[in-house]
Amino acid sequence: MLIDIVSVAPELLDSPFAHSIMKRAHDKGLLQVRTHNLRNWAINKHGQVDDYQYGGGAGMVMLCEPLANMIEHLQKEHTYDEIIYMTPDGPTFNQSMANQLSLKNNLLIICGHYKGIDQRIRDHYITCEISIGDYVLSGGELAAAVVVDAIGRIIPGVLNDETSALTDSFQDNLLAPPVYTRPADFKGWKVPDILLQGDPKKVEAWRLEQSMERTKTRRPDLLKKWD
Ligand code: 6GU
Repeated sequence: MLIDIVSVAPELLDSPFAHSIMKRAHDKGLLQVRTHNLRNWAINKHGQVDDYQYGGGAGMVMLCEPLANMIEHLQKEHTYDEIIYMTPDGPTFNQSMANQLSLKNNLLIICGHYKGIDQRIRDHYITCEISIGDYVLSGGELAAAVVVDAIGRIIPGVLNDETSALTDSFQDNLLAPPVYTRPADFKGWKVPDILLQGDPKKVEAWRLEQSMERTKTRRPDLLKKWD
């Protein structure tokens, strides 16, 4: 998969994909993330990519021209399955969206800043809008990093143990059960017996029960999705 990200602050995206599972996805050749600096498409030598909004009001708006030129330039090299705009007024990102996007080949992600991008870019180029939650960030970059991480780790072949992503919280609308590792007794705090007895059927039943219980107490809204 190729993910191109357009930003006025691409440095914000240098580190998130250089570690752990994201690095593995890259090293295995399964995910390439490229960042593109929108300033290279500024309308003048001052690096201008935004301007005051029509109708007045505080805050700058990102100009059509740099974005349109950048997008059309990238489209000459690649066909994108989705052109995604990161914006707090988009639909809230969830595991089901991550699953769907992980099956695509090429994605282009546009990060907004200030008051956002000119509506005409949204109307004519953007095919998908994503928010990561009901709070406002100063730019789309950190949100894009969240989305790319969630997508990247479930690209087929990225995780060693293929079942590992299937048992994540949310994959079945249930939170993951508690997990334990050695020692079996730490300061007198004991690991539940059932996990030590070596009966895989009982362990599976216990985990499901714990998942249900956790979901019921912490996220009852998720259980409604079973109805
Ligand atoms: Cl995608 N962008 C910004 N700027 N703020 C956000 C967001 C995105 N999602 C939640 N808050």
